[in-house]
Amino acid sequence: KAAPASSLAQDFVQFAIDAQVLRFGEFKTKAGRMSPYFFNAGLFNDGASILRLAGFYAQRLLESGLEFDMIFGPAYKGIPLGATVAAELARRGRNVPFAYNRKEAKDHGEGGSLVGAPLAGRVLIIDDVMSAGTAVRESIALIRAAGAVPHAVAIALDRQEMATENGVDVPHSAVQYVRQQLGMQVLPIATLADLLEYLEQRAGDALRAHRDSVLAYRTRYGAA
Ligand code: OMP
Repeated sequence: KAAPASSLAQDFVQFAIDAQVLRFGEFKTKAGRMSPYFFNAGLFNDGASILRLAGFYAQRLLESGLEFDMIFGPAYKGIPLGATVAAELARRGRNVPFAYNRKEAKDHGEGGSLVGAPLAGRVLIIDDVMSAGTAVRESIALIRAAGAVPHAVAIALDRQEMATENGVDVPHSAVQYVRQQLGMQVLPIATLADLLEYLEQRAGDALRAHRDSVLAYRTRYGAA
């Protein structure tokens, strides 16, 4: 029997906190915002934890019923994510091709910036976090340039904060933009709302102390 989505999200927040991938303190985001929390997917750095991470993505994807033809994992953090999620999906009976990019231009050998299966058909982007939306826009442009269709995005965490367009904050989140303006499905394993629910309902006293600063951050930067 499938667990309800909210419980998958709560289990995931618990897992990320236990693995110290989700931390509380003072962090500067890519968009230059001072955040009281940060999710560093690079700290899923042993076999057992990345396997469990891939299991969360796979469960979210399979429960959603999303149709897609292949996986794209953007450099750098999306590379192990795309590969391990593809492996986990295959283990669960759904084998799809995967590809990733290199950030550096290559002028010898196989050439080009894409590695793995040729980009074709409906491409599912697998990435770590969406904040202001810069990273996902780059992936969408790259997939289109290769003649394939950016179809959906699976992420571990939707920070649900204001996107930026040309460096300016806009009221909607990057996830809302991708869903509403681009018509793509976005499947987060967990969201900022799930994190707040966790801090309110599951966390012990020490962690619950971070709730106010996370709420203040949401008031300042949260999407409408
Ligand atoms: P955007 O490109 O603004 O959507 O930010 C997404 C990227 O920010 C991620 O791919 C990470 O490189 C980084 N990031 C995190 O990894 N975890 C966070 O909690 C916050 C960020 C961030 O800088 O916003």
